Amino acid sequence: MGLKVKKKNKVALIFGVTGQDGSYLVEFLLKKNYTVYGIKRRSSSANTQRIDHIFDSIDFKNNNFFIEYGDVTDSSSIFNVINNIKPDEIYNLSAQSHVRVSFDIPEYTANSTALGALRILEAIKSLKLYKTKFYQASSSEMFGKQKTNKSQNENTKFHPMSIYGVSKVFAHNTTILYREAYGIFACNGILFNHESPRRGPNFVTKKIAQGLVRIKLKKQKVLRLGNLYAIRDWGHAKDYVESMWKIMQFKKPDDWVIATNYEISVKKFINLCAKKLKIDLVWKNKGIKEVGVDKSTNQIIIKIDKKYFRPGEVDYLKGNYTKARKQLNWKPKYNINSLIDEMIKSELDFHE
Ligand code: NAP
Ligand code: F7E
Repeated sequence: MGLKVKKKNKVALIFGVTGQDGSYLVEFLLKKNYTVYGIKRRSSSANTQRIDHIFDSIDFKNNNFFIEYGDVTDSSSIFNVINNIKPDEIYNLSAQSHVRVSFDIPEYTANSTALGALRILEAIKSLKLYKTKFYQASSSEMFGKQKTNKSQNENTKFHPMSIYGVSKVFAHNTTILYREAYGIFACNGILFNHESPRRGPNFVTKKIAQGLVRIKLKKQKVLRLGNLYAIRDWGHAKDYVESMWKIMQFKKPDDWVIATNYEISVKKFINLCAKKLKIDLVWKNKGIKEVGVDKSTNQIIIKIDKKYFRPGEVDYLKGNYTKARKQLNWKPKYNINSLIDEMIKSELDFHE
């Protein structure tokens, strides 16, 4: 590949750099004077929108952000890039990360989300890069079906309810195995849902913020959603990438829950967004016939569409991040209100 690697700063390699978290993590690490390499996969249309602004602001004389092609389903690309860069820290944020979609493309999800982590760890092991630290993007989706509505922590049993969740459990346990069997500094951040204006448009918070703003501006008539009664603990991606870095700086490799410890339903999230947009939303009917009506116009603006329901659902997620607070000195700066404010503002700005 012929990469020229600058070694004076700490070097980080990010798989999944073009995603929501990848883009915030690059910004965070560049501020900490890291040299950052990101891996993007080949796509037929542009997939770098979330990081283009970083390149635009780069002073090319002191450039310390580089992008290489690679794919976590391709062992040789992983091996070559790690061998060329020999990074101090590897963040594996790559995944087929959509839970609903994982039921439609199960084999690809397992290949990228589960085996991707294994391939990176194998490369670290076979290259004998024992000084290279590894971060795995584990997920609260691993907790899945729980018997009671109690908050989840590092000791809560996993019971995944999707191929995505099953794949993340594989990657999580593989990370622990490579730590225990080979002594690699390999860590898991078990992150609960985290959102931002950069969230993908088919995740529920972005879909709601985008849809309600468009409805408010009369650019869309109806927003179609699935299960309104799932409960999630939603944080901000900016806070959560800081926790990734803190996890990698801790004196020993370990596993950590990162969350806000505050939970609301999808329906409450809609109500909060509607209130901020001054949409007078009332709910009518039950089940699949439930609708959200704009009282001022008497128009139905929210409908339920069963195509958005999942064969297996996770009803309740609320994270207990006491360990991260005490040992990493990490806590979220955003709360649900400031998160929604930022997401709504960004949607409104987009239409200005
Ligand atoms: P995201 O926006 O979907 O980003 C996923 C990244 O993985 C993208 O850069 C994507 O590339 C890349 N990717 C997908 N398949 C790949 C492949 N075969 N080879 C190389 N790269 C590939 O996800 P996110 O919200 O930033 O989340 C980051 C990580 O944290 C993911 O692993 C996710 O599963 C996990 N996680 C997320 C949350 C959350 O609430 N956001 C919570 C817990 C864990 P393209 O841009 O080309 O698609
Ligand atoms: O769904 C319900 C849906 O797709 C949240 C990923 O980042 O967090 C994320 O996974 C809830 C679910 O996120 C729609 O049924 C209703 O109960 O935004 P979501 P998720 O499935 O929780 C975890 C931690 C990850 O690791 C994942 O990578 O909202 N819901 N109506 C809907 N969800 C979607 N997407 N679309 C709807 O129309």
